[in-house]
Amino acid sequence: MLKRLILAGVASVFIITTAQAGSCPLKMAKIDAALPAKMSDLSGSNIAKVKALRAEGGAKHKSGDHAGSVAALNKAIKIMGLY
Ligand SMILES: [Cu+2]
Repeated sequence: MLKRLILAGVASVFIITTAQAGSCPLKMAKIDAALPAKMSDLSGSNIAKVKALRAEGGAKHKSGDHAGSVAALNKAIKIMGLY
């Protein structure tokens, strides 16, 4: 019984971690795909902000900080008006 509970706990943590890790590349791809077309809509300072947030998101994802990565990428997506 206890062994089962531990296994279920480990499995759910794994699933949650994988889901979070998986959403960063999706968001990065979304930004990368939309940025060329959005360049003309965005001001120069917003383009710089989006690029900085995209770089921050990529770096945090690589270092394992997926929550930080998603937060940075979501800011970029919001600036780009992709919601
Ligand atoms: Cu990630």
